[in-house]
Amino acid sequence: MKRRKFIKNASLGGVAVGLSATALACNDSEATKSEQKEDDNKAPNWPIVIATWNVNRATQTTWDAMQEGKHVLDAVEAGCKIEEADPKGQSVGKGGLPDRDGNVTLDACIMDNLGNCGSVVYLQNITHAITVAKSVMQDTPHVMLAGKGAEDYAVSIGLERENLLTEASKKAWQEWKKVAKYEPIINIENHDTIGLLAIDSRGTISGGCTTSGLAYKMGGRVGDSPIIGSGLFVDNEVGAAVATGMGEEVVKTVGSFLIVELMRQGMSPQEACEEAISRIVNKPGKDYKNFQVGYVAVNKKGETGYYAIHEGFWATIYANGENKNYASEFFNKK
Ligand code: SD4
Repeated sequence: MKRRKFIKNASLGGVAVGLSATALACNDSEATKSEQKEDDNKAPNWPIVIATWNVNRATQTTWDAMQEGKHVLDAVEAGCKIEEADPKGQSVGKGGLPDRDGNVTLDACIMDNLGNCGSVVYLQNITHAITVAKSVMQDTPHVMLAGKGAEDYAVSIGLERENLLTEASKKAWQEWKKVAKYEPIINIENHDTIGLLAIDSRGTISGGCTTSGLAYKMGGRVGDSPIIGSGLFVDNEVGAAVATGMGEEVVKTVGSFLIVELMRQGMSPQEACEEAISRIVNKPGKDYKNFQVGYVAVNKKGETGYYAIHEGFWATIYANGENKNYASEFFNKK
């Protein structure tokens, strides 16, 4: 047991009789300091990959790409592409559920260790939105391309136009049209919208985020996922964070930037994710019962955190050679 915990538990259990409150407080802060030192001296947990939801193939691909010596940014792209290409995933890339007019529109962004970033919004007919975002970042003077311009740009760099609306997603949309009620349902949208963060063996951090957005959204709607600072933020000195769920709420609180800044001020990734969720749910009059938001984060040491408003959120972490899913803690205990 760590010393600080032991002293706390001992004092609670009455074992520490004879120690004054000041002595306890003093011991406590001394212990905190030495624990901190221990933590600081611990070797960082690199490489590591963390992603939203259960996306083991994506985290595996990113891990393998880093092992092969690819730049962490390319490894992140490779992981995101796995989910984009899977027609069974209905919240990202090919097979994504369409907007209410039947159009599949994609949002994505990517960010590297130098603070460079690229993004595409309202992209149609192109499966690999993350690749377009990366090229916007690396090969253009811009940060964000939208709609037709983004699609034409994608074609100009060699990507093919494809129909992204699969039979399954078309069917689901036609069913939805019978009622045509816009009501996002928590965790049921076959979640694999992917936010993925990675640190390579030298401590270089990159992240990506790609999605088809909320099912049956209004035509033209853009969420948090392509918005740097909201859906994703990377700071190579501090760590990175990425979001999933109701993008409007993430944008209103600039969630991913907030988490990274909280980590900069000393919070652990877990504490920072919890604080970012509390900024959403504690807004006066906020009816968070009907929407989900989940965050995952990693700090420079390779420590991770994940937290959501509701039960049902998962994180996938590839660390120490193991690729595992973790059920997230959540705010709404009902
Ligand atoms: C959005 N945040 O467009 C995305 C959707 C999402 O899991 O992450 N779904 O608001």
